[in-house]
Amino acid sequence: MSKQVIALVGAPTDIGAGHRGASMGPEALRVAQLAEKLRRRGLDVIDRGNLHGPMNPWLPPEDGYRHLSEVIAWNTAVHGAIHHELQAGRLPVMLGGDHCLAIGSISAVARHCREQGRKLRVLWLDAHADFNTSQVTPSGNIHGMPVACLCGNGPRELVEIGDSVPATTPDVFRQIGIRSVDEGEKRLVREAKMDIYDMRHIDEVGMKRTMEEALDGLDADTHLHVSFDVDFLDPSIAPGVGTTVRGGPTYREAQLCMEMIADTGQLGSLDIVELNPAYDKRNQTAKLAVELVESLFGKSTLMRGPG
Ligand code: 5AB
Ligand code: MN
Ligand code: MN
Ligand code: MN
Repeated sequence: MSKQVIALVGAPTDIGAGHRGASMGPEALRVAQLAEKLRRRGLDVIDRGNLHGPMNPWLPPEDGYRHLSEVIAWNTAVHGAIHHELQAGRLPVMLGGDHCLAIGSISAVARHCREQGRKLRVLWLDAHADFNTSQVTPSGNIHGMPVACLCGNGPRELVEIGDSVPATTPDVFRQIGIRSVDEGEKRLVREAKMDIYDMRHIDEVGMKRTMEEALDGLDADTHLHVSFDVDFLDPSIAPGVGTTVRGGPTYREAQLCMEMIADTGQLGSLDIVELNPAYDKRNQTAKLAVELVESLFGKSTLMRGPG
């Protein structure tokens, strides 16, 4: 098999977020030398540049959704671009942008898996469950709703963005690092039986056991998608996000998480979202995200395993 090519796809928008600035995420990751650092590890990387979409009109929610038509436009662009890269055999990395864009990327990944007859597993690394609906959302911000939309619970145009409705089901998700779930959202994740490894779980059993559980049952036929919301990390090491929640994984816990994903050899696609340079200091959060993504692609402190 020929070497897999990584395709970076920028989606510079904060259309689904409650703070402005995630639109600068793709450029901050480039400034932190994402492509160059991966290439230095011997990987083939193409930077596709940025997708285009409507500007952020910064309006209040309507019927429980903020900027719905713009969110649809951005996600339609993301879906098309990510599906195109997968079809060409490349490993797409979506540079967000806020987390609403995972509706477009993961619906594309799920479609590709159906076309290839492969199974899908999504690791959702986040402080938040992102399972809100227009009825229960405290904000109307669609970056708090992507998992619900992907599971068929959301506005028709977002739920129908892929080839199948719903795009995917709760059982494909493993949510890791969760520590902020809204009241109404709690009931929904319970009803859907979402597999959540919250911070309490990580405190009690450690990151190693948590990742063993989240990765359990993967086989050679499983496409592994990682949706990395940078607010997963503790804000003391990652201040450059709009919605910080204290009590997140430490530097070492995050590294171990990424290293254990790398060890599976099954990573097929990635989102890096919610990085917000307007809240960052000297691009440190982007640099940390790049370092963690290097680990996700196999960089570890010492050589392990064969070779
Ligand atoms: B993120 C909140 N649950 O729905 C909401 O950063 C925050 O993509 C959502 O995880 C955070 O507004 C969305 C309060
Ligand atoms: Mn999120
Ligand atoms: Mn989050
Ligand atoms: Mn956020």
